[in-house]
Amino acid sequence: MTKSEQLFEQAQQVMPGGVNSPVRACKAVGTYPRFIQKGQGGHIFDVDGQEYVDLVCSWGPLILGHCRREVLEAIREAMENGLSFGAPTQAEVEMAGLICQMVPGMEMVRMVNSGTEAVMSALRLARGAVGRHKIIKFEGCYHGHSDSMLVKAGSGALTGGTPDSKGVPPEMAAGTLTAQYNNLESVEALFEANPGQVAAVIVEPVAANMGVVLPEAGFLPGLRALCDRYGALLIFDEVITGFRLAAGGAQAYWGVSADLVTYGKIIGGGMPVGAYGGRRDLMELVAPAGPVYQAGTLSGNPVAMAAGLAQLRILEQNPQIYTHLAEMGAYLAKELRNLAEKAGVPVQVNQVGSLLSVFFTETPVNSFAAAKRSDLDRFARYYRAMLSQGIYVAPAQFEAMFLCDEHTKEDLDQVLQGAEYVMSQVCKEAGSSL
Ligand code: HOZ
Repeated sequence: MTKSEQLFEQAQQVMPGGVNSPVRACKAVGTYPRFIQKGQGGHIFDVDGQEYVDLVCSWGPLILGHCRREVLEAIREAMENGLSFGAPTQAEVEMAGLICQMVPGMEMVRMVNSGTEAVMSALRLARGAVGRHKIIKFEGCYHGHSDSMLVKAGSGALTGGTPDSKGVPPEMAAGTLTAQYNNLESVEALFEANPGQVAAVIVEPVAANMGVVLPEAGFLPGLRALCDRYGALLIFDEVITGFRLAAGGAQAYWGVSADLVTYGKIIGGGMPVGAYGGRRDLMELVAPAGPVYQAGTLSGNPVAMAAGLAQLRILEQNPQIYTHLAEMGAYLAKELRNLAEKAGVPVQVNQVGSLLSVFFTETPVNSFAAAKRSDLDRFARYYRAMLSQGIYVAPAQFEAMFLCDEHTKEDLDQVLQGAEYVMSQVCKEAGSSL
């Protein structure tokens, strides 16, 4: 028995499912989670001494890789001065200022502690600002685990088979209307069926919790136009795309402006953090400036701010990082397609910048319905075999792969070499023992 298996056994005695977040239990891929001891650059090491090329990167925030010197130094310096005050600090002001400088249309920011909290707060603000109660979200998009967002949710909720969670009051779910991603008619139909009732549309500008699904041309501008026409706010959930697709996030990348934007781990450089922000007239409705209440002792925590600021400053000053990430993403996607084709395994590789997904399906994946057609058994075999080749990908079909600036050509070639073996030996044949 490996040390990871032993730890997982112990964990299951004292933690629900043995984990603190469902997907990482690896249930969907028929194995046990590898317990991670440390990371360095683009690699991680488990407690059994196995090294992996890390294509999860803590689910996105490690754009600069593990243990980036400047980030660690900033954390060390901050913690020498104390871990938490529950009072304003200079770092928060600098962080908010930098986000406003980097992100188009961002005029004010409120720091919180996670993406879930950011979304929950932004939705409350939208309802308060517009004076309506309903929200439109998209099937298979994931916006954290607040009650109103666990309706046809993606990520672990989808993988675990509970996209509509137990415990969500029906009245909370009733205020959430679900449309189809990349389908503007479905959004318009909801506006028409709920006249004067929709406060906001919330969307992952690149859907990344049903696997990576790109917005088709016209989808994001179409949402902007519909929100304007029906008097609703447009909220971009940039928990995954923010500062990763571009320094200005998806708004800058796709040239579409949102009214409010939510962030999570992506702005913490690896520390627990989140934020929401946008137009000044909206943000000035948040307490204590305005009547929409939201609070938190650890919000703007000085150590988290130090880590986030260090990472964002590097990103702001080094635009070539985005070129590097995009080149690596495109190379990996192209080569993965080639070798799957050579092996005769039907896959769709969706990629934008440093975000990728390999879907085991014959048909292009541009919607939630198409993503769901993927062969999950084949994905599970692929996952286990990739692990055996020293490659750590997300343990579910409905998640993204993430690259970091520290990944090298050698890392990508190791991934491709492993994938070649996996596609030709494991994915091709049904019933492989791996
Ligand atoms: N739900 C997140 C992935 N989309 C985080 C999963 C985790 O940290 O286990």
